[in-house]
Formats: sequence, structure tokens, C-alpha cells
Amino acid sequence: MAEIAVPVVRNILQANERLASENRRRFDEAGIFVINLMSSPGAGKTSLLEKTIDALAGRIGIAVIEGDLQSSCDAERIQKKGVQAVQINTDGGCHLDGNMIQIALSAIDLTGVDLLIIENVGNLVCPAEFNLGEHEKVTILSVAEGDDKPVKYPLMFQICSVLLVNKIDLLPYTDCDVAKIRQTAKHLNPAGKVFEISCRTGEGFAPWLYWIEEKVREHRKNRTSSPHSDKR
Ligand SMILES: Nc1nc2c(ncn2[C@@H]2O[C@H](COP(=O)(O)OP(=O)(O)O)[C@@H](O)[C@H]2O)c(=O)[nH]1
Ligand SMILES: [Mg+2]
Repeated sequence: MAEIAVPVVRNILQANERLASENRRRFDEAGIFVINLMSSPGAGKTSLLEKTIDALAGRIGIAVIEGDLQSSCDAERIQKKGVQAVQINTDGGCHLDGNMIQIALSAIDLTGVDLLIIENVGNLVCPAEFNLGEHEKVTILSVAEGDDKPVKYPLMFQICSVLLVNKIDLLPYTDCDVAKIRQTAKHLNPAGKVFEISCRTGEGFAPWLYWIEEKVREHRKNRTSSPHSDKR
């Protein structure tokens, strides 16, 4: 009997690509630089956001979309910094998608926003497969997770423009070999940048902040809509 192909997964991904392209068009018109921030649970995504907001507030307009299975804990942490934050609850879903971002955008006033950071659901697998319309993907790996993660979950490390190796303050207490992480990351993604940081101490933040500021400047220049008419 002839086999019948069932292209279900591809169709889901294609539908998502269409929505992601719509999001991207909207971000580009508004000149907003958008990051899709991914990691396993607890690697330090929200801590990175808190420290980054502290460093850039006043110079760069920031908004955040938070993705978690349940709760609004992370959005509340960000709101305490005086920054707009919208929480998406996926109710068991292991990643964000383009449609969820469209819905979240309807709750954000983009006026004056230069940088939108989307904290994806904590997971090193599925978030890597779904574009959201972001300009760059950033992955965090904490040294407490072990230096074998890039080998075990290669896609996540192949697709990121920046890999942040976090919690370097904990290195004396782990057997993590950061050189091995760098070597595997370079092999998987030769053009990717790797920054070693500690969200606890602030060590290593300067190159990360510089990278963001450069990108924000680039995207501001390309803004085609009025910065005061971004809310739709
Ligand atoms: N020692 C240390 N702990 C950190 C660092 N960054 C985050 N943490 C802690 O790791 C835990 C998880 O951080 P969180 O930002 O919530 O991770 P997320 O789940 O990826 O958003 C929290 O207890 C943070 O205080 C770091 O650089 N060093
Ligand atoms: Mg978080």
C-alpha cells in the first residue's frame, strides 16, 4: 500500500513563519530591535533582563514579553524596574510562537520603545525551532548546567547570535570547562559571539551592553514610522 505523507509539523512551522514575518515587519517599521532570549529554566534569563535594564534605563526605551507555563512572577520582577512587561502563560506549551507575540503586542505601548526582549519558555529544545519575528536570538547557558550542553542540544547553540555563559562567579564550585563550551559553540556557529558573564556580580557585562547599544542604534536609523504612532 502506498504511503501517504502527512506534513503536519511543516504546516505548523510554515504558519508560524508567516506570523513571525508580520511581527518582524512591524518591529522594523517602528525601528525596534528585538531579541528572543532562550535558555533552560534557571540559567538566568530574568536576572539578565534585570541587570540589563538597570544598566540601560534612561538611555534606551525597553519593553519585555515574558513566557512561562504558569504564573506572572517574571513579569512582576520586570515591572518592579519600571519597565512595561507582558506575561504570556503557555499552559503547558514548551515554547512561544508568532501568534502569542502578536497577542502580547496588543497589550504593549510601543511608543518610545527601542528594545523589546522576549524571554522564551525555559527549554533548550523547542524554542530553537520557532521564530517570533525577532532580529537576533540570544542563548544563555549557566556554568552549573555543565559544559556538555552545546553538544547535546546543538540547534540552540547553532542559531544564536550571542551565547552568554552565565554564573561565572560559580566556576570555583563546578567542574565546568568554559574553554570546551567556547570550542563547541565555535564549531557549531563560527560567526556567533560568546560572552562570559555573572548576573550576580555584573562581571563581563560591558561587551554585552555594547552589543545591544550598537544594534539599537542600527535599528533606530531604519525606523520608517513615526516614533509617536507605534501603538496599534
Ligand atoms: N550565583 C549566581 N546565581 C545567579 C546568576 N544569575 C542568576 N542566578 C540565580 O539563578 C536563579 C535563576 O535565575 P532566573 O533569572 O530566575 O533564571 P531564568 O529561569 O532563566 O529566568 C536565581 O536564583 C538567580 O538569583 C549568576 O550569575 N550567579
Ligand atoms: Mg525567568
